[in-house]
Amino acid sequence: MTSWRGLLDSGYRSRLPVSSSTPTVSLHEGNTPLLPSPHLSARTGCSVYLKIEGANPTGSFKDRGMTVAVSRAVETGATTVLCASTGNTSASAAAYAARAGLRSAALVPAAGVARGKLAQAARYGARIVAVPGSFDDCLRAARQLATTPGVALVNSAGNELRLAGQRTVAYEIVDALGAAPDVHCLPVGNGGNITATWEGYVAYGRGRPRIWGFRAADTRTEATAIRIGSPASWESAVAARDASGGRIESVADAEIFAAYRDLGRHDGVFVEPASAAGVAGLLARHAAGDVEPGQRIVVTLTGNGLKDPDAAADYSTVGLDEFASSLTA
Ligand code: AN7
Repeated sequence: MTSWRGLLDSGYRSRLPVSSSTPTVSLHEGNTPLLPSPHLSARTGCSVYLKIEGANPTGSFKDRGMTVAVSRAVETGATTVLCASTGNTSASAAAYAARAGLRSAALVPAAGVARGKLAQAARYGARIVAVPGSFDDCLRAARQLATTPGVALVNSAGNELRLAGQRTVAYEIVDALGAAPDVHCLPVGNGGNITATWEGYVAYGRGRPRIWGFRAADTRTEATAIRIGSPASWESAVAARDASGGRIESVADAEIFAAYRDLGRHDGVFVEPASAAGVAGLLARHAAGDVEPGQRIVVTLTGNGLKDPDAAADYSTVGLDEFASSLTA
């Protein structure tokens, strides 16, 4: 078996907006596990699969689009990769920029970016710009700065390079299952990923699921990755919802964090809180009687749990003696 060399060189180059002369900037992203969930299958009466996007090189689905965007940034002679981010885009952009020998900078909300993501961006050599305000403020500022020559803005909104890369998640799922699932659940922040996932199924032409997207109900959600006031790709997200006969709904933080814990405890999959929104939504719809049994359902788990250690820090330890006696009790 030859080893996987990433989306451009092993995966789906002919389906991506690059030419034979585009240099490949890759960390061997993609080809992530599609893991059956016995736990969620039993709870819903369906066959539920988890697409583990936290297994990508920087720990989130963002790497799928970033390999395309940064490869093209190199081709067009950019010198700086710029983004606004709730964290994962900044980590991914910084890593691919480092790989390409480009500078990178990330505009992030001064409060509320998970520590693991900032640690990544720093170690990949990004300049981290703390913007007082929300993600929406960061995106506005980034769009202004992006008019500077040599700067490549790599946010996904309106960015065909990023979206084309992110479509590959649907190709992988169809290749693994042999057909599209009946339902595909995922978190929604700016709406880029729901757009790309739907467009991926359409482009691959081997079946179309209903797309169920879930946003955080609270604009101050502790699931900081999706703490976004006005989704930058809202129109295309709604188009994906409507064309697929799907839904976009909100889930409360209590539901998100319950799903976050269950994924670790029952599936052995540690995700960051935002990544659990798709599971939270699926379970909420199941509780409401909207999930017909017997369906094939894929849930995208967008990012790795290690990105947000503070969200996971409410554990306790026991002493050695107490543990030893508990074993024989
Ligand atoms: C783990 O990194 O917007 O609906 O700046 O990090 O395509 O925005 C992250 C978004 C879901 C939502 N799950 O995806 C950023 C950023 C995780 C995320 C989303 C994000 P979109």
